[in-house]
Amino acid sequence: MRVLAVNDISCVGKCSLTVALPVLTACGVTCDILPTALLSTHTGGFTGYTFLPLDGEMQKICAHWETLGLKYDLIYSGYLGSRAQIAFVREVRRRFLKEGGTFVVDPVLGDNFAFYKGFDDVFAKEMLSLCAEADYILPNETESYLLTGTRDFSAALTQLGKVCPHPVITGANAGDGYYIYYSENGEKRMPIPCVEGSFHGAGDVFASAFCGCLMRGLSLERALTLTAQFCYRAIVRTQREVTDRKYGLNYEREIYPFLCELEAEATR
Ligand code: PXL
Repeated sequence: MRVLAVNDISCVGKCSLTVALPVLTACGVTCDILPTALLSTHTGGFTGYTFLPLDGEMQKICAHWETLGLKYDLIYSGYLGSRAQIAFVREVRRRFLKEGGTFVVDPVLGDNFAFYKGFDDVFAKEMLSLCAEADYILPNETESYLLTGTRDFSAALTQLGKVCPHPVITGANAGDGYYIYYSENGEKRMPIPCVEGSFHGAGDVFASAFCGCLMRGLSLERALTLTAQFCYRAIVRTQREVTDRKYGLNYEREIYPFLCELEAEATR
């Protein structure tokens, strides 16, 4: 199985490609990368970070890949720095996704009910149009709100379900606990263990592990269950070991238990 991760390289503050590459590789799939930008750190909580968009380079990389005849079983897109990059990812999907392949969009927009730096409603609309081409979308509760305008998860899921066959709202705080809301022959809701507050990079760990599980043949429900457990254990460890959450999740030593579960359930 061959996956393409389209995401930025944030050199510090584990997220995006520095998470996707190790997690997907550990899952036993080939992970190629298309970097969208190079940053000294991610944009959440750091000041003075450097940001180099790689639009021109992305075009050249893809032109070269076409000469190699590369095609992917799954394309996973994450942080995109501009509307032009969203448009380009659409093109990447058209050129490089295998017939019958899977397109997963993590619509990275914000957290704590606010946009990340540089994003706004116009950008969110464009992201929604990319979601319309995806098989799975993985908004967190903030992104679900920014995409739909509603904080009601059932209503948001219904709206998103009109756009994409399998919307998955991750880490939704419904008042009586946290849930993953997802669509599979109708609305479903899975209770998940969760820790109050936001943890930087958790969405990227989630998306990467989820793609890995899909590629190893797990059903949507089992992929979500194993992924949620992995993230929860990484979050608990992070809370225990790290004081500054902007440096990302301490997920590394939770990869092994996650893989043991994955290997026990994998069908390919
Ligand atoms: O984890 C999401 C993310 C990815 N990449 C960059 C970010 C963020 C969130 O802040 O800034 C560059």
